[in-house]
Amino acid sequence: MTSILVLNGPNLNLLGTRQPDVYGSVTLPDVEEMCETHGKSLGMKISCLQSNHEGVLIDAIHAAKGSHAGIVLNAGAFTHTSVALMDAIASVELPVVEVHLSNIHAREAFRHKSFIAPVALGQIAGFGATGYLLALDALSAHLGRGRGA
Ligand code: CA2
Repeated sequence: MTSILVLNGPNLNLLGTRQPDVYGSVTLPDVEEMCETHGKSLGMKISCLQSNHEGVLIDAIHAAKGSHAGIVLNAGAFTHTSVALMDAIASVELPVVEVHLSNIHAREAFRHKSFIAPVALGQIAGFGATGYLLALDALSAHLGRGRGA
């Protein structure tokens, strides 16, 4: 069974508790359960991790090499700041789909820049929690083309 890591960054543990107008009303456990259910229908085993710490996210990306076939990543605000996350993704050579609940391109200018996008397979933004499921579909299609474990 294809193993996929769903990785969430800073403050995403607060999902569903504040700013529902921007991020929706589903909680992070809801999102993770949706991913597990959808992943199962695609023949994927989903592992989920959230951290507010950049180094923990980097360690998880490094550890994914050899144990996961791909990563769904919402790096939160680190998206717009972290060369270190970009380097980590580039170093593991795993397909990464970047996800954002909100449409970062329709928000403040500082959210338009992504350090993840240049090293990602692609980016999905603006579809709320559904974006994570679309990301799993994208990874499934990509890996099904024979480019992954
Ligand atoms: O739209 C997204 O998914 C973001 O990655 C979310 C980040 C934001 O900094 C990015 O620009 C776009 C913020 C995550 C914070 O999530 C919260 C959720 C509920 C309440 C407070 C924060």
